[in-house]
This record gives sequence, C-alpha cells and structure tokens, in this order.
Amino acid sequence: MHRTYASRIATSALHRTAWWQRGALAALLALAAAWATPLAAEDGHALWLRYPPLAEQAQGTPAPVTGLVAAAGTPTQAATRQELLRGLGGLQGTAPPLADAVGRPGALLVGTPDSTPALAQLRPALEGLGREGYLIRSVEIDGHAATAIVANDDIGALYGAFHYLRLLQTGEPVDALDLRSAPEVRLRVLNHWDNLDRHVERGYAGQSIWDWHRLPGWVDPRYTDYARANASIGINGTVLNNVNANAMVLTPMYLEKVAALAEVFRPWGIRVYLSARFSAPVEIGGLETADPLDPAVRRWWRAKADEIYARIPDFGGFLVKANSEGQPGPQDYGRSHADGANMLAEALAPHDGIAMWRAFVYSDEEPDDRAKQAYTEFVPHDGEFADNVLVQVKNGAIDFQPREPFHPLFGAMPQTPLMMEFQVTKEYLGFATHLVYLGPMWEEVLRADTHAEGEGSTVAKVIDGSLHGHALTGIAGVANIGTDRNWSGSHFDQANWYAYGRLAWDPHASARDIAGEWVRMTFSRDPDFVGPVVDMMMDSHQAAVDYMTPLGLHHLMGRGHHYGPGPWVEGGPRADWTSVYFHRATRDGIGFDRTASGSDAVSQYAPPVAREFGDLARVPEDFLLWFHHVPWDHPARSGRPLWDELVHRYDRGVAAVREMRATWAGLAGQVDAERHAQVAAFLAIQAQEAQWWRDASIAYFQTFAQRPLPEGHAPPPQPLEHYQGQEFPHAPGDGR
Ligand code: BDP
Repeated sequence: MHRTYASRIATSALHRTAWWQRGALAALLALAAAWATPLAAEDGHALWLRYPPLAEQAQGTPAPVTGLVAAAGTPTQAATRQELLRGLGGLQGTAPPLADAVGRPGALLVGTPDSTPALAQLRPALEGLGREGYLIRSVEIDGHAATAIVANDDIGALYGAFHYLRLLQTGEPVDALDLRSAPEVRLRVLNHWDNLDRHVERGYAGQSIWDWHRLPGWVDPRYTDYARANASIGINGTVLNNVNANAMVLTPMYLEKVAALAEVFRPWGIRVYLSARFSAPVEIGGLETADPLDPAVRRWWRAKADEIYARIPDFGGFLVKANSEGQPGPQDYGRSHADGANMLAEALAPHDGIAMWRAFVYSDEEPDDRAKQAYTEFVPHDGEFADNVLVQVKNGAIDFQPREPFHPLFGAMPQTPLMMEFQVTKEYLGFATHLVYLGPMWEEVLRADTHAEGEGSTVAKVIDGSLHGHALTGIAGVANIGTDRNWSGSHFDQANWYAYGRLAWDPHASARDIAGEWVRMTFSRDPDFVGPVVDMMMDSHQAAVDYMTPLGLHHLMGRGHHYGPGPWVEGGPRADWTSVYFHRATRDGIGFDRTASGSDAVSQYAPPVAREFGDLARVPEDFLLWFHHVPWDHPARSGRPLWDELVHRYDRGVAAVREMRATWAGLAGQVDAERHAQVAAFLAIQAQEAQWWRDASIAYFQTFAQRPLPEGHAPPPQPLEHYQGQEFPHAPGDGR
C-alpha cells in the first residue's frame, strides 16, 4: 500500500515543477516506481544462493569489491572464481574485474598460498585449519586495503568464498574481518533414499534427481546446482541410493553412471558413496553365500571395491543397512554386525574408503522393547570395529519420531566412532506441507548431556570425536531433495537442508542463528520480516510435537505411508510397527513404562541420565509418556490432570499453527507473491491437518480416559470411526 502511495506523490509533484527541477524529480519518480514494483516472482529454485542486488534493500550496502584475484588453474579454483563472480555480480550489480594483483583498494583475493602468491604472507596463520578450513581477513597488500580468503587447499578456499558471500547476503559488516573456520566433523553427508526407478522412499519433493536412465549420456545441469548448494553449506559427501538397497547399483552399468555424477561433484568437494546391499555377492556376484567370513565373499567385495575405485578414485565408501526391517546382513549367517562391517572395511581400506554401518536395527524375533535393541546388539561389539568403520546411529532409539530423547548408544561405545543420522525429510513431521524447522530438534539432541564421561559429555562431543578422541567423525542427513522446482517440496523445507549442513559443519552452532542466516538469504534482510519469521520457525517444532505426539507419545502415525494420525493402528506383521505397542493406553492410564518396573530401557543411559528419566518427578515432561505409564489423573506440572494436560497440548499445537498463519499473512508484500502464496497455502493445509491430528487423537484416547474434555476445549467434530475409516492409498513416499 505505502509503495503505491509514494509513487502517487512523486507523480503529482512532477506536474507542478519547473523543467530544471524535473531531472531530480524524475529520478525520485524512478526510485518510487522501483519501490512500488512488486518483488519479482520466484520459484525457490535458487535456494539461498539468490544473490539479489544489495542496493535494492533498505539495509545499505558495503563498499564494493573492486577487483577479484582468483586463480582458475584447477576445477575447484575455477568453481570458486565462478561463484564469486556470480555472487558479487548479483549482489553488487556488476561482477568485479578479474585482476592478477592488487592494484587499488577494495580487492578480494581468494586461494591458497600456492595458487595466489600474494596470500603467502598468511601461510603461518593457516596452521591447524586442515584441508577444509579457511581464514577470511581484512589485510593490506601492496599498500592497499583488501580482503583475503585463504586456505591450505582449494576446497577450503571454496568454503571461504561461500562464507564471504553469506556475510554479504546476510548484511554482516565486511570491512574489518578476522574469521577462522574449520569443520568440526569430517564426513558431512546426505543420505538419499532414492531408488533406481526414481521413487524416493519418504521423499515429498517429487522424484529422485538422479536421472539414472539418461546417465551418463545426459548430465543434467541440476547436478552442478546440487553440488553448489551442498558446498555452500559444507556438505562433502552424498550417498546416492536408498539404504534399502538394490544390488544393481554396484554393477558396471550403474557404476558408469555413478562415475559421471562423481565427476560433477568433485570440484565442489563432494564424494559419492553407495548403499551396499549385503547380499550383493549372491545377487549380482553369482556366489552362493554372502557370509562375511567366507573367503570367496571377502574376495568378491575386495574386487568390487577395486573396480569402483578404478572408475572413481575418490569414492567415499559404503553405507549399509543390515539385519534391519528385512534387509540381509551378517546375522543371516550367524555373524555379528562387526563381522559384516569389517569385511567391507577391509575391501575399502586400501583406497581410504569408509564403511558406514547403521545401528538402526531391531530384530525380527526379539520381543524386547524396540527402543533397547540397537544398544543391546551393538554395545557388546564396541572395540571390534575396524578403523575405517563408522557406526551410524539415528538421533533417537525408535525412529525419527517428532521428538525423541537422545539415543542411548551415544556415549556408550567409547571405542567406536559414532556417526549421527538425522532425517531431513519430514516423514514423521508433516511431509513437505507442514512448516517445521528442524534446527531446534537437532540442537536439542546435540546439546543433550550423555554424562558418559561426567557432566558436559554432550552428544555433539560424541559426534565431533572430542569426547573419546576419535579423528574419524561423521554426520548424515536423510535428504529431502527431489525434482520439485524448489528442490525440497516447500520453501521452508529448504531451511532444513540448510540447517543440516550448517550443524554438520559445527554441531555446537545455534539453530536460531542458522534460521536467521537462512531467512536473510532466502527471503529478505528486513528486520521486520526476519524477526517474526525466525520466531515462527523456532516455535514450529514444538507446535508439531504438540499437535501430533505431545508429552513423549510416539509412533502414532498412519500405517505404512505414515501420513496423518493413526493412534489406533494395531495388528499386522509385528507389534512394534503398531501404535498401540507404543502408547499402551488403557482405562488405567497411558505411556510406555521404560523404568526398572517396565522394559528398563532407562538403564541403557549413564546413571545420572537414567535416574532423571526414570524418576516420575524429574523426567522432562516432554518425555513423560516415553518413559512412564501414568494414570489419566496423574498431575502434570501445570497442576492439570494428565488427560486435561494432553488435550491442552493438542490445542496449544493447533493454536500455534493458527498464529503462524496470521504471522505469515501479515508479511505479504515483504516477499514475492509467488512464494508468499505457496507458503500461505501450505500453512492452511497444516492448520487443517493439525486440527485433524488433534481431533482424531482426542477422539481415540478419550475412549480410554473416559473423561470429558476440559472446559473451553471443543469435542472432536466427528466420531472416532470417521477418523479411523480414512484411507490414503496414494500418499507419497511410501516404502516399497
Ligand atoms: C523408517 C522409514 C523406512 C526406512 C527406515 C530406515 O519409514 O522407510 O527404510 O526408517 O531408516 O523411518 O531404514
């Protein structure tokens, strides 16, 4: 509104002035018109690398870079130079001229002391930064003020360049810089759950971006954009195929395609990995067994590794899901997880490859609490894994639920490097339509104190290797990327990809700071926009937990596709795939007793943590029903009886989404109409689905609680049978 008003004033003023004043006024008019122009439509494809002109933004502009000194002698150097030209070209309006030396103030130099001799004076300061770290400094070179981005290796300089562009994009001052950064975690990888037929298991952003059929002949430019985006947040590895793996990806036909992708990613510091199906020696190797102790099987894997490295010299290694949810594994032959992992590690070791062995296991026969099984299976093997094995552990002991306490394996295997596995795709958090920023959830887990080595033994310190002195460290994020124009299925899901990369680089970073960076780069630097949007993002995870699984409830989603509420799910192939197994609601109460009087899962945590979680008076209320079975009238900390508290939380979640909608509606005009409209439409879906979760859950649990809804809380509009009768045969992302 005010923009149109401004242009009207300028127009009428022009008519009343003398000709000599008109020049100035015309300029003013042009300015007002530019101001009045609606923001150009955007489809989100550019992610956080949009590089819009800084001059168009109200927050002022830094002094422009007057010249760029950047070698282009290697593919990574060329990529770095290109990105700076592109970024500065967009942000400054014109790209700075390339220069060989610093001839005037304001130059930007990027490279290594070897690639860019003018940076050699900074060589001593690079100590301790490793290959991937970098410095960004305001310096004086040949008597002129300049900015230096310098690293030991090309890849560090590329990361530094992205950091510098981020400073400009987020409006940070760049005139007196002295920054030093190096990743805290060595392997920072995405796990694609992409099948060879392009179906993405638990993918809500279209098909797989890997166009296997047309590879290697057609190398889609999207692969380069994918690599750029990942490099910009420090991701340095990608597992291309689903953990529920098809052995065919290890055949020559597919390896040729994999090699073509590796070629695209290499300049951007990204290695490819593959999910290896444990039974591949039988399925594609013609062997009778996949027994990891069989010499022929070991030979087969060694030869397979040699074959892969002959094509892809920097191949990262294998990721394996074994003896989990029906996947083959060493236990099929009476061998242990360590036997299986070490066999692959042995094949990869001559090439410096890594075996990432997942701890997401639960036995087909074992009737024990599912939350306990990974610990039970893995802890006895601590110390048995080869040096190039990482055990990859989901953040919680069940399965990426809306909120889980940290996995008891963290801190419990001091001799084994444990790798974190987060799920970026929102299988259990509303798919791509719900606005749920995952930063706070990951931060909560990373900051949790395992007490493994006394107070302060956070999960982040397990992951960064500092707690138990491991140099091999890693973190994995199950990707939310697909063929949708906006990559992630929704604009706000891009923030989860972004936050994953930033936390992988520094697991001690703040989710709020990361959200702030992302909002500034993705939408706008205007503080009136950034403030409310960051607040909304920060509160969004709690909101989803409230309307889906409050107070520590878990695993209540629809069967199979996992879309929507299904607290009534029971029966079927296994009890621990049902909801009733996890909530245990009866007329007497609700919750899973994991204390000593129940499954005793609490005893898998270090004693101080076990005491806290096991004590009804001390357990964080967010995990109440995760660890305790309590009567419906159990007094919550609010003073309300449990049933009332449950209803209160469901409604709090629904109200929070209503508030998110209002906040977003109030920001119309501050972002382009195209993105604003899609976010608004998705928030409307989220509001409906939050209400649905709340209504269905309350209708169901009320049959046990047998209590009226507390004062002021509306009863579900439909009878329970209505919610139970709904079916969604074509919900996206199903496992197959
Ligand atoms: C579960 C998913 C399933 C995955 C499994 C895994 O529903 O599709 O295969 O995790 O991580 O959450 O292996």
